[in-house]
This record gives sequence, structure tokens and C-alpha cells, in this order.
Amino acid sequence: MAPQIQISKDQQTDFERDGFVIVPAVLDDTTVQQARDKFEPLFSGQFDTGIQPDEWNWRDGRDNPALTRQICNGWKADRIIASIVLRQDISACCAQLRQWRSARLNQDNVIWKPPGSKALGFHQDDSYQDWIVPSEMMTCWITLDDTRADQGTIEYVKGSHLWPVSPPIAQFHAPDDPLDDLHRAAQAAGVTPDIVPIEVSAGSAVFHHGRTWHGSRANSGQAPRRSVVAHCMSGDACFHSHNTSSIYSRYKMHGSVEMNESFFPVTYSDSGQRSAWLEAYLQD
Ligand SMILES: O=C(O)CCC(=O)C(=O)O
Repeated sequence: MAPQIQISKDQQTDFERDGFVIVPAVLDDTTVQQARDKFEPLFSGQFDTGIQPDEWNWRDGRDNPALTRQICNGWKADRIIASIVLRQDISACCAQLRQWRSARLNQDNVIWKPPGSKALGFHQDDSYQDWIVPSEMMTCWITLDDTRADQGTIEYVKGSHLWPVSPPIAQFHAPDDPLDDLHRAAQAAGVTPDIVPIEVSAGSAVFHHGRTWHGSRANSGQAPRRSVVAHCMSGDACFHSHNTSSIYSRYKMHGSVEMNESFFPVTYSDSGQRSAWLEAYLQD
């Protein structure tokens, strides 16, 4: 049974000041191991549910082994990933931290940084959300490995959730300088960025605001760094009437901005309601 997590008053205060907050022991050891065991099959195209994830950016045998490997919406392909990212308590924490009455899953990420793999550019998640209204996300990033600064852990810029939203960064995967866009945004904000590498044990989470600048440098250590990420949005979110996401606006129905719960499930609401199909899907 996975531990149930909650946000304390102190954690709420830290989040409001810093734009991120660490919550230890979100996954127990069994779940950490079950999730790690899914990485090789998922990235080689073995999908338990028979459904391909929405994005599968690195394929075994096709892509450069030095790139960070990423899948988006692994929950559609695999029920272990689903059992993590669709957790009610995780989205309840996202909702509490942002004072939302409910939360939906916007998308998940499965991220694998083997030893020697390259950086992901520092960015703000909200730069990529102009296809939804309100165009903002709130994220729970969970590590499946003990993290170290030299092993490509996630890094956050303290207080940067208070900066304006910048445009999408020039190069997300394997940029020459992962801090390039961040430095420009910091200069515009008149701030010297305070970059915090997250060093925590496997199973720990960090919740971050959609405007908080973050990224990860190359993994120059000997061990992999693997993560599962739940990106939530307000339960009231709908599609933007004309801005599109090349991948996710495929789920928009003509003549409507409504988000269908089959694709963007309501994972928490203060009335206790979740999308009706979730429990059966998770038990299947
Ligand atoms: O795990 C990483 O390296 C980056 C993850 C990320 O960008 C996110 O969780 O929003």
C-alpha cells in the first residue's frame, strides 16, 4: 500500500516562497522497484495495455544513447505508471498548493537519464501550456533513484515562480548550454538565479509551480537517474478556443472546449469525486 501524503503548513509556506517543495517517501520501496522494472520494456515498445504513449521520444535501437529518454502519458501504456501518476493524494497536494478545488492530469512523464546522458534545458512548464485555459500546471516530480548533483538530478531556481512566463526555450533536449534561456529570463527579472540541485532518496517527490524554472544537467555519475512525473492542471481547465498543442489538441472535440475525462482524468476534487473509470482501470 503506497503511503498517503499531505502538505503541512510549513511545506505550503516553503512552496509559496521558493516555488517548489520536497516531500519525502511518496513511494514505498516495492513501488519504486516495480516502476524501475518498467523502464526497459516501455522504452523498447512493450506496452501492457496495448496502447502507445502520446510521446515516445527515445526508442531502443533507434536513438542516440546519450540523450535523456522521455515518454509522455505512460499511464495509457502501463498500469504501474498509472497507479503512481493518477494517485488521488498526489493531485490533492497539487490542488492544495495552488488553491484549486480540483485537479486533472494534464500529462505524465517517464524520464530516464542513464550515466553519460545529456542535459534537459532549464525551462518553465507554463511556457508550453497556451493550449489550455487557465494556462498553468502544477507538477509532482518523483525520483526512483537516490539523486546527486553530479548525476543529472532535477534543479530548481528558487523564487522563479514569481517571474513572468517566458516563451518555450530554444532547445529542450541536449542543449549546448542548458542554462541559456534561464540566464536571459533572470536578467530580464533583474535577479541572479539561485539554482538548487535536489539531492534526495529514491521514492521522494518535489512539487513545483508551473512557472518555476527547472531542468537537469548531464548525468556524469555511474548510476541512472529515473523519474516519474505527474503534471496536473486545475480540474476546471478547458481547451483554448484556438491555440493548439500539436499532440494534445488531438483530444479536443469540434465545437467544444470541454476536456474529456477519458483523456484528462479528474484525479482529485474537494467533493471526493474522481473520474468514474479510474478505479476499474487501476485494478485491471
Ligand atoms: O526530470 C527532469 O530532468 C526534468 C523534469 C521536468 O522538466 C519536469 O518534471 O517538469
